[in-house]
Amino acid sequence: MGETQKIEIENFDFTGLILKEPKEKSVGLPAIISSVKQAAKYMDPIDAFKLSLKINQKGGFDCPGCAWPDPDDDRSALGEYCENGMKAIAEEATKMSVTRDFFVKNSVAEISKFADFKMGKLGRLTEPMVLREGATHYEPVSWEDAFKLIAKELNALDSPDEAIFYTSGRTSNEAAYLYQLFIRAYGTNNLPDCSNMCHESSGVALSHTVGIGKGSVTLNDLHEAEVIMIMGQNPGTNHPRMLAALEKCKNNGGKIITVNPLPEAGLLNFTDPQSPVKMMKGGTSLTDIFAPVKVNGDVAFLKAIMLKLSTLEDANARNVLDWEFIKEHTHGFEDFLAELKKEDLAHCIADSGVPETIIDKVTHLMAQNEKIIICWAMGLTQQKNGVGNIQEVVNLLLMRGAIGKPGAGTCPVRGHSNVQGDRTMGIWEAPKDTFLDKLEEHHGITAPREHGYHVVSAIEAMKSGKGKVFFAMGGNFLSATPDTQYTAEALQNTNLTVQVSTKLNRSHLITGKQALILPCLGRTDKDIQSSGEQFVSCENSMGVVQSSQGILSPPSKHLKSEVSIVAEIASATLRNTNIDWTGMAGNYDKIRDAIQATISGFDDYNSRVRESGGFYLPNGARVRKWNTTTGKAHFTINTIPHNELKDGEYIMMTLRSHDQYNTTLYGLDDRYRGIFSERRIVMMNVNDMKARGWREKQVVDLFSEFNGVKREARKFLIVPYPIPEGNVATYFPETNPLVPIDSFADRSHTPTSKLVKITIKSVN
Ligand SMILES: Nc1nc2c(c(=O)[nH]1)N[C@H]1C(S)=C(S)[C@@H](COP(=O)(O)OP(=O)(O)OC[C@H]3O[C@@H](n4cnc5c(=O)[nH]c(N)nc54)[C@H](O)[C@@H]3O)O[C@H]1N2
Ligand SMILES: Nc1nc2c(c(=O)[nH]1)N[C@H]1C(S)=C(S)[C@@H](COP(=O)(O)OP(=O)(O)OC[C@H]3O[C@@H](n4cnc5c(=O)[nH]c(N)nc54)[C@H](O)[C@@H]3O)O[C@H]1N2
Ligand SMILES: [Mo]
Repeated sequence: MGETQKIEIENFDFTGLILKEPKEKSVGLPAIISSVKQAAKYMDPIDAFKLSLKINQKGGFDCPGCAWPDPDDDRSALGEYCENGMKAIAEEATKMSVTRDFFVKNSVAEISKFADFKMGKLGRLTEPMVLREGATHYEPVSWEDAFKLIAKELNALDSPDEAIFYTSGRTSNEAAYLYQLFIRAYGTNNLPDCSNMCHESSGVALSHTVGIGKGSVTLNDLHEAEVIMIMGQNPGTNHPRMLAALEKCKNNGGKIITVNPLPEAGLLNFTDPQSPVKMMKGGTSLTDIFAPVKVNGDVAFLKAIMLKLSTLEDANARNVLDWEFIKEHTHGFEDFLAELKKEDLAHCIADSGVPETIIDKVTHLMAQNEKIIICWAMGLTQQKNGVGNIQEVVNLLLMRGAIGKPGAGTCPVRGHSNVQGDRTMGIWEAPKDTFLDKLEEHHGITAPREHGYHVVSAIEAMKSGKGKVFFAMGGNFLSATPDTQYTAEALQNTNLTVQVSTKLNRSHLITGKQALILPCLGRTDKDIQSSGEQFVSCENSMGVVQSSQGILSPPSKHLKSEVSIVAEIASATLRNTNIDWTGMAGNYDKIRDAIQATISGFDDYNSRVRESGGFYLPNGARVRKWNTTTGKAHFTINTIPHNELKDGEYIMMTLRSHDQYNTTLYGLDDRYRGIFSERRIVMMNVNDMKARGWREKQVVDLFSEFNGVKREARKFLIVPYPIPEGNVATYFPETNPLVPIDSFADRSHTPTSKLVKITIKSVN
């Protein structure tokens, strides 16, 4: 291959860093201006207006931005939108599009020289394209030929387990159900999904301890909580509508504790964009106590609090622990307490990085209040001990009886807008036998029983030649997964890669011998099938299932819905099933009937989903029905992780900026953190900078070494930042080449994207 044919797995150019003071306030007018600018730049103004009225409204469409729930009753007439939701929509409903001419003009190698930001801004994909073996350019292909190619490759495999089917979390319940049904009828459980890299640690920990892999609270619980502790989450950027719920909690007298290595602006002060009066007054101060934990210091922090609670209990014989709850509802308390008491408080405090005065304040709030909610996201899950982190959260709640009653409970805040629904629909590499039994019974298929690959094992299977066809329902597998170089080699080792996508991304460029791009409808597009206009449904972070219906004309007449793509692949591939793929794709009610017949909680699905606001799925933990091995909630014992650092080593966490949606870059600014126009940065404590004699904007290279394998990421600029010493922060996906493929959480296999040991070398 000549130099011009080299396909780049990432882009290294600097874009011109500008630094300002980090913000202490979030949302308000600048947020509105920013979202309006984004909409004006990329969308047709009439479309933008129409969408803004329908977003997250009853009978409207589900914002593709995040999985935060909508109020059950009083939804804002202005639309339940937020700055970043509007950006997500502008990204999808863009008036720009990528036509066949673009692919004729630009080879894959040439497209790979585009920066990710520029690639995303090219617009919506418009027709199916194929990259034939040995070709340098994608060329148009008919849908029919694309489906035939997929069927041919799938049917040529020695075993269905040589095919891998990834799902990102925007896929609707209807598409997800049909997709997993096809995959199981075809014969494999190889269904890795974005959840494997996201809240898998929450699912594993919560299933084991409280018997359901989802959170237990509703939005109203947040409003009436007395204490909300937010751990490892940056809602100001990633779940902006959560701030309105926190504000309600505060107005009702609640207190908010933030546990984070970074003082994230969104949590410090909030101005509701839908309240002009408050915007004038300057907003609500949200966080009452900020605990600046060290990266991965959370178990130590939680143990320090629990130790202090148990000491309080012993000393005062006060009712600090909820004995009635512990006796009636839990299992394993004595063992847990005995182990806890062996911990040394001073060590816990030192390992957490949080001053004891702050831990005392937190303990006080925990002891004085009964309605306690703990929220968390990627700061807790993407750790080696991600499952342990969350089990400790549960321990604390169980000690206080703070689960399964109003205003209290677990709140893992989900990422992708239907990631929770996809799992409910059976997108899971480790399905329960009872679920497979139902599929067999209702659809007359033989479902495979052996568990399949999760994200990490899927990459390894492709690398070793065991995975030969890779199919992605959305997402950007190459850039979202760890160890970019390794994953690139894995994907390039396959016979065929297929991407069902709305927008162009790097996963379309790093391909198997042959590749297909199948462009699909997005959330905001109208979906018309043989029986007429369709709607789909999604489940939010709190287990509410609601309908979602797009309102815009699709950007091209060649697009298909994810449902019809799956149905047509199934029809082309499978010969021996009696499943009516065409009928289901023609009328999504039929898919919902099948869901109702096979998944519990969906009784009267077709009528209840049509009710305004949708319906809640059953949730055992919410009503103190523990679906665990003992029928009780489990206390667990989790060790404190130790991350010894040699001289010159740092622990790196990889984060989202304010201007991105995972691998999609809305822009190059991280407004709240005061970092503008650049993403190749490393946030570092000034004392660490001084110790190395480094200045602001110093150019550095980053290295990691794990199990004897060295990895590198070149060209980053140092940004002085209020972050604990020994910790640094960078943006995802730029530093994914440093995340080792074999460094993942125990039991959940989630890559340790927030715990990467690195060294840093200055370039000049
Ligand atoms: N606008 C926008 N919205 C999004 C997304 C997006 O990219 N853009 N992504 C969506 C998805 S898929 C997800 S999963 C969510 C992600 O939502 P978040 O989890 O909020 O996203 P991250 O940027 O990964 O931020 C993690 C936070 O954890 C903190 N942290 C890191 N390490 C630790 C630690 O060891 N302990 C503690 N206590 N804190 C730590 C970081 O400082 C940071 O504040 O957002 C969803 N919503
Ligand atoms: N280092 C590091 N790595 C991480 C993380 C981290 O914090 N640090 N976070 C992890 C997390 S939490 C997650 S969830 C994953 C995300 O991993 P993915 O879900 O795989 O990645 P996204 O960037 O969300 O995918 C974006 C692409 O999805 C496609 N798309 C958008 N909407 C639709 C749609 O409606 N249908 C279809 N078919 N396609 C659509 C577009 O083509 C777009 O380019 O990344 C993980 N990777
Ligand atoms: Mo996520």
